Amino acid sequence: MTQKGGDYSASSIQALEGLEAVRRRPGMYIGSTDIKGLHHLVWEVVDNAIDEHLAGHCTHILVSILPDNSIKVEDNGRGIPVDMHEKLKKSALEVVMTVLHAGGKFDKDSYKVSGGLHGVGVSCVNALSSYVRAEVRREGKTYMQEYERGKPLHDVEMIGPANSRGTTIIFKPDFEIFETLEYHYDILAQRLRELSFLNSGLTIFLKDEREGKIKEETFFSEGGLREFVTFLDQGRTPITESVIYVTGKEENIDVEVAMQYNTGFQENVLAYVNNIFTRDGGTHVSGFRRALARVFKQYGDQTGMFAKLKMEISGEDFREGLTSVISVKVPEPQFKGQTKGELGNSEVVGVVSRIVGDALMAFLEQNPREARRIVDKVILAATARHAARKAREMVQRKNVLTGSGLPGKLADCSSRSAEESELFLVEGDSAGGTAKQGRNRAFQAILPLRGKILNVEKALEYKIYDNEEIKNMFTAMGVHIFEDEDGQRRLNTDKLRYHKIIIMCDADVDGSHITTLILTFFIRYMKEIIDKGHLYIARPPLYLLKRGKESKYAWDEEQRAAFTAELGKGKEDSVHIQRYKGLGEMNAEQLWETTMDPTRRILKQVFIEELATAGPRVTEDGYIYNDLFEILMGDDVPPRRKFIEDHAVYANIDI
Ligand code: 0RA
Repeated sequence: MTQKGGDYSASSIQALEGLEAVRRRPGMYIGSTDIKGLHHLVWEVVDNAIDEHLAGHCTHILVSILPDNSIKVEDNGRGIPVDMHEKLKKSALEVVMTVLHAGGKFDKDSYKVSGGLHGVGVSCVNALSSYVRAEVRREGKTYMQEYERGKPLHDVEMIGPANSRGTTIIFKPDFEIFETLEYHYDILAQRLRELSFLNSGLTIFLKDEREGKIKEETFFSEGGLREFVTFLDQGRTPITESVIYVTGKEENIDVEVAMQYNTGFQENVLAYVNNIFTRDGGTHVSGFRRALARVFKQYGDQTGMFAKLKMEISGEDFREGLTSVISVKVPEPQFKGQTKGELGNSEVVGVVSRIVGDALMAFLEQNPREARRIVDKVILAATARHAARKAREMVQRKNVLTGSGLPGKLADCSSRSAEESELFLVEGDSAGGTAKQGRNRAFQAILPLRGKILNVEKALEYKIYDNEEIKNMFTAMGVHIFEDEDGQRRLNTDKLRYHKIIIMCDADVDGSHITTLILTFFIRYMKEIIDKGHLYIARPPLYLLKRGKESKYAWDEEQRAAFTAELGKGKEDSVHIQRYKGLGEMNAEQLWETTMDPTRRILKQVFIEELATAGPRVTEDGYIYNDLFEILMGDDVPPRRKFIEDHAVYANIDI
């Protein structure tokens, strides 16, 4: 009973100090205390269960969102040890739950590779939860301990027999720590689906037990990364029959790669280190790219397939229309870069390059018909890249020749300070006209875009430079594309003329679709603008409510109801409600008041969150979940319709 009666042992005091440090600076341990940090708690516990799976002891994990937004994670691993810890004189369970970084100490021999980005262990989850209950089933008995803000409420108790093995952790995130306490089923589902692809043979259940949200799913993948690639390529057309699949191990580094070419133009590579997504790639991705370039060059030269080609082939050409997933398991990963999203271990380059190179060469030699199709595609990519460069140079040179080079349709602002200047991209000439009248010309510029803009997802790059609207966007914004030393296409924003680029479209289904097309263009060709926080979406109001001389705008149903009651003062019938569908239904003054005036408008900033298995979504807070964008924009019409219907959130459209 070391915790009771004020009789703290030295070790308990140390544990408490450790957990106190976590509570004082939670960001240091779990990244943030927003919605991301909240979900991070789940990953910390799930990662421990996955380690059990990797060690060969766990086949099932059940994650439940309980009715009060607590989380329960149950696994059938070995169970956290409960025996007396010799030095600390308390149950190992208590040590794991209350001592920072204690989780792995018992387990030196096994190959522990999982662990979240921060890999801080369950004790952090404990420190940041107002209540935790840990239950362990081991050697026929069930043990249990509870905690409040990391402090044990009692010693570990044996509470009964057990006919299975494993661990169950229930935790309630602390309202004193987190800005938000509500779990999002979709965020959990996306990551758990991803984890099931990355850990084939592991079954993961997800269950939402909250009132009105009851839902459950099972994630299980037999084929692992092969199925992952097939999943990512839904809605695209493959050019080879099967997914190319490679596994191997060298220098204690496990390498697993799956890849398939499709008829599209995008490279889609997802890379993981110890189950952690590395958004900025790193040495594993370099090794993979190196293998691709080397093997295809060699194969093309051997077979004489590149003989006709007059131009040089760049690394990019081997990756056009390639979807791949790279997963490596590295004993001591080093993460680099600002967001730690890049693998740094240099020994990984050679290992991945050798393993992938050997397997790919064998595949090409054994499957000459498939190889031919891939090489043809590479040749096409090289040709198109040269055409695109020429087209780009034409557009950019013309710019220089015509003096100001600004498009005729642009109504520019008078300010020359990019920082205070705004560019509105407005759907349609008529709304463009209204916006020109309504704007503050000192710092607001208007560029009307005509009709449906080009779907860049389905057009070859050199074609997009023929498109008037797209050319206008480049020239109005003062940005241009160049190729860096690696031949990678990049955007030069040194001369960016506006720090806010605002997409302004109608609040209906068509407007929503046009917004999506413009966003797609930015994601594929001007991602830097989004990354630097310059891209916004305007939100026009949905209703104008009027009674007598009084009037009020409403942006959603809730406001409409509230304002109707407020204006009507008991007689709600007396309020006249006008539903705005298009920007054109407003006059210049109304458009200014509601949508353009910086002191009154609502703008949504656009961010990209690259979550591999995320659906195509622009959430209320402006996050674009990027990856299934192609389902949205690709050939497959029904899913696109379904997306627009499910997620038409730009302006709460009532379809
Ligand atoms: C420490 C040592 C061992 C397992 C674990 C912790 C463990 C932690 C969690 C958290 C959730 N589920 C878990 N399952 C296991 C090794 C166990 C052994 O050597 O018997």
